[in-house]
Amino acid sequence: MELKNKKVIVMGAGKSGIAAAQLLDQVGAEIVLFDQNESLDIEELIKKIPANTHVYAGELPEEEKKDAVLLVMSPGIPTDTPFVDSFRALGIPVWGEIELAYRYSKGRLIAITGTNGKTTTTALTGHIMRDWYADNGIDGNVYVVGNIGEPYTEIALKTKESDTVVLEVSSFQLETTDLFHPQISAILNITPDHLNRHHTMEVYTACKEAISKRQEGGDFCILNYEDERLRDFAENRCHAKVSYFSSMRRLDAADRPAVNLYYEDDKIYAVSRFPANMDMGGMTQLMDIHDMKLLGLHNVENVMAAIAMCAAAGVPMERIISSVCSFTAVEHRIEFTATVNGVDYYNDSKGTNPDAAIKGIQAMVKKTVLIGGGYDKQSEYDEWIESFDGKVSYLILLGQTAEKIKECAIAHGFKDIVMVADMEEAVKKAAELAKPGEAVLLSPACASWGMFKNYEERGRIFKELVRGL
Ligand code: UMA
Repeated sequence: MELKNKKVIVMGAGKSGIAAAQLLDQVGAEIVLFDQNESLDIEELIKKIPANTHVYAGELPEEEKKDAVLLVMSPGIPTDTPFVDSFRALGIPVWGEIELAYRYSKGRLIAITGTNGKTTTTALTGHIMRDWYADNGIDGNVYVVGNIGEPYTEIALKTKESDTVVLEVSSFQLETTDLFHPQISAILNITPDHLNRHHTMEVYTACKEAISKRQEGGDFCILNYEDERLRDFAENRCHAKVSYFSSMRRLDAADRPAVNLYYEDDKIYAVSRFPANMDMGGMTQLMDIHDMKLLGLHNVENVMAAIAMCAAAGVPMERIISSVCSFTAVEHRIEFTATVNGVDYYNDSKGTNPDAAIKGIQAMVKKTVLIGGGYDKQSEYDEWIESFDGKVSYLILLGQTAEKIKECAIAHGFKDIVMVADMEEAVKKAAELAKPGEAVLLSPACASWGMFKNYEERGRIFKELVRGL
């Protein structure tokens, strides 16, 4: 779609909306930036956006819609609203910020989604690709963007054919894609999350599957064999070559050139139909998990997905494994913070849903004082409480969901609960309750919204408070 001198409405003036406005300015579009927050600081915003942008906060005047050719959505804004429908009714296409970036982006695209693990897997895949580019003197850049933090639109116009974009994509972002077509994609897992936005698991699953909807036989889609929904997708709807990974069982070989990967007895193995450069008749031991710096079985899965993606991108296996071994955990994901009075503190602020928080508690090897609670995404907490498995000594709760979690914990027979008003009180209480040799883990099972700007701010505040103890 030619956007020069055409009016485009951008919805949401956060990171995505600002970056989308910058891209649109560079391609010569006429930009209207609209945010539903009436108390938006317009003076601050104006410093970050192209000079001739029309800005509206609160309501968009009806006449602005008239000659618009496109609506670009920020991911955090629901799309099933009368406002968005009114554009569709006028025949105006609705793209997400990701679709806009995709239309202007060049080079190889590797896209990663999943309920959990996508940030770590994206960062690791970017790390492997960057090492490979550097070692081979490849004249190109590796960009690591998307839900991980930097919007895709921020770099799209800079990309060239020899570049690789490693993109973390959320269900919110995939909901508004159209021609979006990565050569390599991965869906790590699908468990209930964001149901307040997507309403049903069917809709949420369809959003995740959309990562691969334009893929064809020459493309690769990496899937978790242990996820029934993903096996069903592979068998019935996925048109790309599938590489599976499994942390629970040996897998048979995939069709060449895809490889399947599995985990057994602390080792990661690859299997391929043609033993070409593999020994042991098509099955080869790739690495011992003690050689990597990431903790927990969920990270073994993330590593296997990253290995499969980089192998699909043509990176030699020995190069991939050496980069996996040099990679350290990302911030806010079971991140070791400090030892204070013999107690180890971990920041898992990225544990924004019960499933992610289960991974957090499973990775703990000591008795743990757990800090949880936050924004209500209408999740169920039963499995999270069950996963405590005698490991949690006290549960400290804060935020909108505190009461709901407390009731759920009591129903499951867990009664050592402390209710607090904010993070400062949570850290203070945790320090009182944890004994030397034990651990304190912030892994809230809830989003941060309401009390904090985002999970990064929540994690940073937690870390500052711990360091101040
Ligand atoms: N707004 C409205 N109407 C609404 C909701 C929001 O006008 O109904 C406005 C707000 O007033 C605000 C703006 O929209 O000014 C915010 O837009 P946004 O929520 O899309 O946030 P961005 O700053 O653009 O950040 C987004 C992602 N945020 C969300 O998906 C909620 C970031 O992911 C992402 O890093 C960034 O784009 C760059 O790609 C964050 C996230 O929480 C980390 N993601 C969720 C998750 O990981 O679970 C999906």
